[in-house]
Amino acid sequence: MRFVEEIAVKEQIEIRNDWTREEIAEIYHTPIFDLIYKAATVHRAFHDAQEVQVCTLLSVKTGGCPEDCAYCPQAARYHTDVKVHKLLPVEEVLQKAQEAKESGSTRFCMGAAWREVRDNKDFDKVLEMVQGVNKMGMEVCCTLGMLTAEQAQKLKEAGLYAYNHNLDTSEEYYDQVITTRNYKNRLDTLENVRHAKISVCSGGIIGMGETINDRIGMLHVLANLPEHPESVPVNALVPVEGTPLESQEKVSVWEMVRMIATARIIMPRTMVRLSAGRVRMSLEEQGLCFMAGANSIFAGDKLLTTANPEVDSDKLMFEMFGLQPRKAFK
Ligand code: SAM
Ligand code: DTB
Ligand code: SF4
Repeated sequence: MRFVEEIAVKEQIEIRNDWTREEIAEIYHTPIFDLIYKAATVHRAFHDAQEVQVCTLLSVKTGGCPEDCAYCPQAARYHTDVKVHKLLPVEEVLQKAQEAKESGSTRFCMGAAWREVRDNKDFDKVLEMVQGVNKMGMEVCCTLGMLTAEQAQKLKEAGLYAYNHNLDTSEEYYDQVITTRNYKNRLDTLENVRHAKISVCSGGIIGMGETINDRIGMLHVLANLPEHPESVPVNALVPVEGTPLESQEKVSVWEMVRMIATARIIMPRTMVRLSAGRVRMSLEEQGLCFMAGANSIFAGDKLLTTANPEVDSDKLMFEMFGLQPRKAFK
């Protein structure tokens, strides 16, 4: 439901790509109830606050990744419980997409534990998967690592709707988390995705030992891209045994709320996704995140390799909060 006042607010809000770090810090540090109120006001001006996008993730190629991302259970160099698995057959992936559609998801995101896409048979199969999911009438998304402009174009031609490639953290903190590729590589991939007219999904993780300044730094880069990403996932670190970040403390809900609310205020049109970490949040905590402007989630019992809330408990949550799944391609 939209109120007349909310539509009036929209006209007063300018979409900006020239935020200063100081301005973002000021928003981030606003007293919490004022921050939530402001974010909710922006949210309601640009979106239907009852609508939440429901996305399903599937790991189509699991484990054995050559990168050293300190948070990731799929990096070959860390000793985690993740079993290496080759690319799933196309039919199996399409079956999972059909199931996701039937359970109410409108976006299907396929992830691969790759550093980058290579022009090989596996990429051809991913293109087939993209075609198949697109034909089902779902928004199809991939997260496959770094992409060239040509590969982005091929994905677009196969029907790819969105591409996820996270900045993960600030440029300053980046090399504390990943050393096998740099920040510029990330930005180049995002530019290739944008250039191919694919919807951009890019966000990051909190709870990796970064400072608040790093969180603000990441939001600063995202909000000052030539066009805001259409989706910004905010992940709370899922600490996995065997990874260098296994002992990181859980982030408090207020930190998630501040990230989500700040992203909402500085990127009003963007879908802000309450991503990894929901399994350790109560319904009340998730409710605060929706109040602060989150309007997208990953649903399904699994993220890529770690647990996510049960589909039935999410259905109950939607009922309790009066939320509805957002339609595809809106
Ligand atoms: N390999 C590709 C890449 O790194 O771009 C795609 C898959 S990768 C798993 C996608 C994203 O998942 C990462 O950029 C990171 O933001 C997120 N992620 C991975 N492990 C995580 C964890 N333990 N907790 C929270 N987010 C995580
Ligand atoms: C994103 O920002 N979060 C998702 C998706 N994009 C690919 C991945 C979360 C992964 C959490 C750890 C796991 O399940 O392996
Ligand atoms: Fe590999 Fe992606 Fe995990 Fe990094 S986040 S180790 S690139 S699967």
